[in-house]
Amino acid sequence: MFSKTVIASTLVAAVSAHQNFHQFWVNDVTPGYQVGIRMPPSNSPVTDVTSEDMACNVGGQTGVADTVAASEGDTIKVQWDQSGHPGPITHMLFGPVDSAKAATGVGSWFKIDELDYVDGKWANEIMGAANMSHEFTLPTGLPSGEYLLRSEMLALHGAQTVGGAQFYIGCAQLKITGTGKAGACGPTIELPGAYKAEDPNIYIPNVYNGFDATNYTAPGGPVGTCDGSAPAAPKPSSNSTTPATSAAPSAAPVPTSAAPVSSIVAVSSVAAVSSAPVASVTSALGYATAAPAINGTVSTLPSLSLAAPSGFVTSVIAAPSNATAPSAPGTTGTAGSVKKYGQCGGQTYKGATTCESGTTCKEMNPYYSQCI
Ligand SMILES: [Cu+2]
Repeated sequence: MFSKTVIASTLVAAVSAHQNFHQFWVNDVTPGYQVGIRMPPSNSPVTDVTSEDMACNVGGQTGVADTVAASEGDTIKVQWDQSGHPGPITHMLFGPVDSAKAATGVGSWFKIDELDYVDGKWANEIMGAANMSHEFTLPTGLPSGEYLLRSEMLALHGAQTVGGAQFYIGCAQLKITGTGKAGACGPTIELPGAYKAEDPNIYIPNVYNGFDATNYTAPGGPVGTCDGSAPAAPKPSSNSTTPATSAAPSAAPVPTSAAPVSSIVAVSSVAAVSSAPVASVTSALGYATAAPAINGTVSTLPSLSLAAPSGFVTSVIAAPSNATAPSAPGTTGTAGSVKKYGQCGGQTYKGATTCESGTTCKEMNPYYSQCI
């Protein structure tokens, strides 16, 4: 087992560097930097577990233009800003709903992924060795419909005091094609509501003094399933907005007349993420000192039109491939260059920096530049 000294020093090494969830890939293709994600106005954490901001962060009840197509079983890769904060990462889904864009995220969620503390490393350290990315799959048996995908990195370096744990949260909008029936997925939890400030995985009085992280599990209960046999979720009485995960017979989603029509982004022909190797971070201090820098004012975001090379397909994305993703016309990179949407720079980045023809390396923040 790991010595308590090692665990404690890992926590001590953390400093106040904040982070946001800024990009995701569906089977290795991405709609672009910050596309389809409800970006909060800052990279500060949520600390009040009773706040509606626990669902999708500050301002996260308001949708963004793009909803991204995916299918059950697809691999989702999320990427966050650099983080020296020790703690787990979890993913949850809200839905299905008629319109992800219109959904607030306040209500019932079910957990689909969790990474805590493995082989002496917290999730943020494991991600730090993988370009701050983490992969998981969408469960099979999901009912077709639109969803919010919630990515949460919980930072425990202040967890020795009540209210000191820091929740970093980001929500993406997905349109998922699946085979499940309504109500197949569970158990569900309510956000806000399910987390309590004094839960033993949120308030950890001995986090710097004898805390054994090896048995730690993140808030939100167990990772659920969508086989229809999940235990019935305890449902706190709720008069707030509740997603249609319950008994309603499945019917074709019909947007209300007032609901904005979502722009569905298919990512089937967007260039695959850069496979450029990234040097692993060898010291917690190394990236603890990396101050984050999303300032919410990136002036040029990749637009849908940029993300749609010729051959753009509006159906759900193609099945994943173990090998390289099929190249769409105009997205084939030259040898040694970084493909569109691949990372090409950043203060801790050690990979290739030359963008394929037709794209240029643009700085998104001091720690992340990509070819667009
Ligand atoms: Cu921070």
